[in-house]
Amino acid sequence: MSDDDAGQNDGDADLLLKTKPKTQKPPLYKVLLLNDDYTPMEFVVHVLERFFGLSHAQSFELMLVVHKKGLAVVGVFSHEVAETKVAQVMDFARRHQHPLQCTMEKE
Ligand code: TYC
Repeated sequence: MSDDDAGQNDGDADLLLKTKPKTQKPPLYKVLLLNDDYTPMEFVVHVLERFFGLSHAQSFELMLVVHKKGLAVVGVFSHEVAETKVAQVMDFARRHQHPLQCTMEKE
């Protein structure tokens, strides 16, 4: 490679390194399920299957994590999808008169 070529390539490398991406990744939101003393375990398992697309076995395992630890992340979504999941879970729990709580927070 000639000295001229080397100089040209250095210029390209600088350009690539200094170019900032113009698009930003949209923020993601964790959806959390909270433990309580009254919501039946089977109801929580059903919620996880129905609204989070988990298998029965995955749902049972995750329900036990919430039951033992107090809360767990049950999914990570865009702001709009996370809001919808929280609203669906809270509405379903309220309609069945269970105190189950579901919230979201920025990842
Ligand atoms: N702690 C509840 C019980 O013993 C079960 C439960 C699990 C409730 C997870 C809420 O998010 C929850 N019946």
